[in-house]
Amino acid sequence: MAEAPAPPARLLGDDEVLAFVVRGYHLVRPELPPGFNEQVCAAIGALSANPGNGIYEQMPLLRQVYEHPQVCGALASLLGSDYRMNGHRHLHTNPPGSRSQGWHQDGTNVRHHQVWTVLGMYYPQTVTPEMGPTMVMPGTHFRNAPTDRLQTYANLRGQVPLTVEAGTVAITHYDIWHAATLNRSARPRHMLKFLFDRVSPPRAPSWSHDPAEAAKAAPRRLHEMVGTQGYCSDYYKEWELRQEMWNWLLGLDAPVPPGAFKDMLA
Ligand SMILES: O=C(O)CCC(=O)C(=O)O
Ligand SMILES: [Fe+2]
Repeated sequence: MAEAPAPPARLLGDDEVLAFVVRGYHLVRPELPPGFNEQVCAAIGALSANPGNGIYEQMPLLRQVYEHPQVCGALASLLGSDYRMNGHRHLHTNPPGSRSQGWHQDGTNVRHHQVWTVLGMYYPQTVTPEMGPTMVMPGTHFRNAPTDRLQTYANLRGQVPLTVEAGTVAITHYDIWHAATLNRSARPRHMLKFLFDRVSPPRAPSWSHDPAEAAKAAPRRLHEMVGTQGYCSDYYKEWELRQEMWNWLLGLDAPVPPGAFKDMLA
């Protein structure tokens, strides 16, 4: 019998893409079958060792997450429809009694204001504040901090713990500052980290784009305050960088001239 065609990817809208540009992350809650997350947790519990990059082959169930139309739709919206799953993937188990990780950005310090790689972190359990959620700092995908200094930062005002419902996939810009936090609970917290890469630069919006709606939403969204650092020169720089990322995603090859946001500071 012929296989049923895959349901179409559920693309993001302008407002969701704008929010990603500003914050550096987007949460997807795919509608997974009842009992699915529990099955994944049981499969993790049955592993004799962490399979590293082999986890996708060893746990074919995970295809249902990363091939889910809501997950694929969000990834295609941010990376283009020809995006690829990266060969690097990892099961991050945060055991009871762990210590917090230092703030860090994954990968090497090659920073830009485009969207070439994202993390897709899938949480098969509901993560409570005690279970050592991943902490993210909104907006920091634009902040190019030296990695050694980052390690010395502690709690930041405006940091967001990813206390999420079971089945959530957190899609984050690869450069966002993040850290695992200490697990005070009695249970291990599991997270499956997959990477996705863009293959080609955007020529046109790859999400569900409505030019009129986007033109209305963009000025408000791109000036939104994230975190609670207060207005400072970093913010003013960030406004331009956000606009640059948004323009790039739209497929416009127009750099934002320095001082483009000057009038808003008056
Ligand atoms: O386990 C987590 O919540 C995050 C882990 C992480 O970011 C890492 O090990 O690079
Ligand atoms: Fe990390």
